[in-house]
Amino acid sequence: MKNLTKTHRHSLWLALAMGAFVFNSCSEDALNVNAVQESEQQLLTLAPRTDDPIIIKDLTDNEILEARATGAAGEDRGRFNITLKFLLPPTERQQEVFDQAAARWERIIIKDVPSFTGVIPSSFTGFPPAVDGTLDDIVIEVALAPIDGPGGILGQAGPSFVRTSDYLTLSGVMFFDVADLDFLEQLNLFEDVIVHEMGHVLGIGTLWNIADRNLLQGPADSPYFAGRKANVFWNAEGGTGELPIEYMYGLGTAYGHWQESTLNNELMTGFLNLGENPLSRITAGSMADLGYGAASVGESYDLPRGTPGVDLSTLDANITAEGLNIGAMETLLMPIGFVETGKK
Ligand SMILES: [Ca+2]
Ligand SMILES: [Ca+2]
Ligand SMILES: [Ca+2]
Ligand SMILES: [Zn+2]
Repeated sequence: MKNLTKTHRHSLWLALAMGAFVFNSCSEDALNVNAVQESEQQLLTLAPRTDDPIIIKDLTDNEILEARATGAAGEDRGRFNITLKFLLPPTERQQEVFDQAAARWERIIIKDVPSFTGVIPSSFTGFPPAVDGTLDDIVIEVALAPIDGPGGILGQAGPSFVRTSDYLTLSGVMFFDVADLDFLEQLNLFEDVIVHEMGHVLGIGTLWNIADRNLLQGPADSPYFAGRKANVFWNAEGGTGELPIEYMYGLGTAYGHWQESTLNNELMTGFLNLGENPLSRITAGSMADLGYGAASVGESYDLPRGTPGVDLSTLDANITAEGLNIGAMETLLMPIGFVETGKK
C-alpha cells in the first residue's frame, strides 16, 4: 500500500463500487459447476475478488530487472501492442479471429504506453502469472472453455490490473463459452463480438468512472459520455446533444454501451446488428478521452443514413431478426488490482 494514502484507496474502491452496481455480479458459481461437469477439461476459475484491491509495484527502475529487461526481445516502443495469452490452445480459426480483433484496435490506439516490468498474477486460479518480466503494452488472458452450453452465458471480459499513472489496463481477461462460438460464426459475428469484448477490456464501460475519471455522467434515465473528443465526432456525425449512453435493457447492457436507438450499428452498442458493426471514430474519440493515444480515425460508419438499430420491441430472446443482444450474454468485469507506475 506504499504511496497510496488511505483516502486514495477509499476513493479507488468507491469508484469501483459505483461502477459495479450497474453490472451483473460475477457468476463464478455457475461457471464452476459446469466446468466440473466437463471433467475432461481443465478447471478454469477466475481468481476471487478480494476485499482490498491488490497493489503491485512496477519494478522498471529496479536495476536487476532492468538488466533482465534489456535483453528481453519484442519490446516495440513505436506503437501500442496488444498481446494475447491463450490459456488453452486455440484452434487456427480462433487464433485468426483474435489476431484480427487485436489488429482492429491497434489501428485505433496507435500510441505506445510505458512498458511494465515485474509480476502480474493471472486472472485465473492456478495459472502462472499473466506477466513475469517486461510487458509491452497490454496482455489479455484468453480462455475459451465450456461454460453452460449453447446460449445463455457467452462469457466475461474486462480489465484485471490497471496502472495508477493513467488508470488504463495493463492486464485483462476474456473468458468465453466455447459452445457459443459456432453460433457466433454462423451469424458472421464471431470477430465483431471479440472486438466488442476487447473494447470492454480496454476500458469501454469498465474504466469510464474509475478514480477521478468521470466520463459517465447525467441522470440515470439519460446518461451521457462526457469526453470531449468522442463528442466532437458524435456531433460531426450529425448526433445532437451529448453522446448518449444506454440506460435500458437491464444491468450489463445499461451504463456500459452506447445507446442502441441512436447509434444503431456502432460496434459498442449493447446489441450487435446482423451485418456490419463498425468501430467508428466516435468510439476512437472515446479511447482518446480515456487517455489512450488514439487516432482520429474509425471504420466507415454513417449515423444519419446508415443501418437502423436492432428492433428492441421483440426483446424476448437474445437473438432477434436484426441482431444479437450481446449485453445480456456478457458480464463486464471490474479491475481486481492496481499497478503503481510512476512513468507517464
Ligand atoms: Ca509498444
Ligand atoms: Ca453459453
Ligand atoms: Ca447495434
Ligand atoms: Zn458489451
